[in-house]
Amino acid sequence: MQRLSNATLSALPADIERPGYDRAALSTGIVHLGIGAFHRAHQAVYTDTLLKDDPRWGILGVSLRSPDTRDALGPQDGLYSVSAVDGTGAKRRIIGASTGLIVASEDPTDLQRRLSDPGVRIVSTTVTEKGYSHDPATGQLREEDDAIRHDIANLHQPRTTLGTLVGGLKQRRATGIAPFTILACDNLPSNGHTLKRLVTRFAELVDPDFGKWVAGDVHFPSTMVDRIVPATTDADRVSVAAALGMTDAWPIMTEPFTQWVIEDDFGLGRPDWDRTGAEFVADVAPYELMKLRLLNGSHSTLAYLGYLMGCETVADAMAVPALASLIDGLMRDEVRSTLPELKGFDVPAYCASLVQRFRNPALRHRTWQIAMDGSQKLPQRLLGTIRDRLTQGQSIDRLALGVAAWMRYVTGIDEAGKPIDVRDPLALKLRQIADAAGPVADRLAPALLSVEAIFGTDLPTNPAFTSAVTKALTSLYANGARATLGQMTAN
Ligand code: CS2
Repeated sequence: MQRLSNATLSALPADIERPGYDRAALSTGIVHLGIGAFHRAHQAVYTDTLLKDDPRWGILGVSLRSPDTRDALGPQDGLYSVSAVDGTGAKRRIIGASTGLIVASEDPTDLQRRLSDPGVRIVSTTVTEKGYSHDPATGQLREEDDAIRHDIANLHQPRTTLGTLVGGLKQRRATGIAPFTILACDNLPSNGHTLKRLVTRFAELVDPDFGKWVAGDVHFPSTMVDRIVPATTDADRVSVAAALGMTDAWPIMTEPFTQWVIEDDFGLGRPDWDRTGAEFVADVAPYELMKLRLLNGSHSTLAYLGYLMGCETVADAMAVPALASLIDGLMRDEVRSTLPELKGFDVPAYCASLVQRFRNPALRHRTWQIAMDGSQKLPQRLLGTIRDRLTQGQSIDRLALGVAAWMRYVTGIDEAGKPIDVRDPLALKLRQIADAAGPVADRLAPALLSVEAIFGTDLPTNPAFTSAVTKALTSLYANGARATLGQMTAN
């Protein structure tokens, strides 16, 4: 079977949409750090649609370390397919926005040179929560981190995302080229503001005067990004090859839904992403809170409880009536009261659409995938909501069950005594805490709550919070996830 590439584009079946522009005419206007599935299903798609009118916004894709994406897509001239699937079928298109793919660790100097190109006006990031070298509870830079210390001392050969950004800015400043705008596209709270704080602090540590310049001259718009994009499987590769009539080494599977809300704050111009479905607003914060707390908060709760109950995917978890009802109650009774008013936005309809999206039968979104990196995700997904509810003097039973399910999960042993492959930057530390405490909720809950990078200093001393979490964890140990949910939803 032939393989997707510039040369084979014309051999695709007629119903597959393909780049409607001359790829040879593209120039690089965006450097994107972290070219995983999410970026390829989201920002790259919004950009692809407008390249026929404005070819200056081609995307140079950068992986910090892993050569996998470059090796898969390089021989395809950077082309790949995106399949939007639901119960009724698939809509597929080929994305041609890539102007190149590089692996930073192979040649950091080359990346720094490319970042100095005046044609590059935006550097965007999807490096996942753990890629920002910050403390998730406070949003502050982990200054003692080895990789950060390395990068401060070796800014021409950075290893981290922050070092790469700061190194690029420093070179531009030295050569009199205006700084690129830094566009954070990860599920972090106030992602632009958070990244600004981190980059500015890093720059200050390099040189205080440079830090001032970064704080004053670099733009960091915040964004709310949304599209569910599960990891690609070999079965996906087979079904996509059948549909394309050719192989695609790394196809992307996603849902039809997509949303992007962006603060309109760009120093050197920006693509007209609003013409391809994005929304530019003055303040992203209310959209972001809504999405992180309703969608991602529910997702993580479904992931931990679902995994413990043996559900492989989110759709499987949503098929358990007690779990679906917990999620409904979580959104309606516990999260919604914490969200700011968003004029013209129908929150109940949004929640109903989330339920439909979670039930998408064609997406095999594994609970294990979402359960990853919980230490980096809990603060913005569940703990902020919990803080607001506690301030309101309101109940947090469902939210606390989500936190307790995470605790049960990170012990690394499931309900049948089998190992759980816990992926988390703090996995080892969490496992040691769990082993020392043993499977006893009264000991395990306070021990895990003492991890300040996750829970801060306020929550572990809040009796309403600690007792709700301990009660939920006691039930998870005594009765298991299924019965705990049954009891909760029966009340
Ligand atoms: C998910 C998100 O993996 C996860 O933690 O909750 O990736 C989620 O699918 C996206 O934020 C949806 O926009």
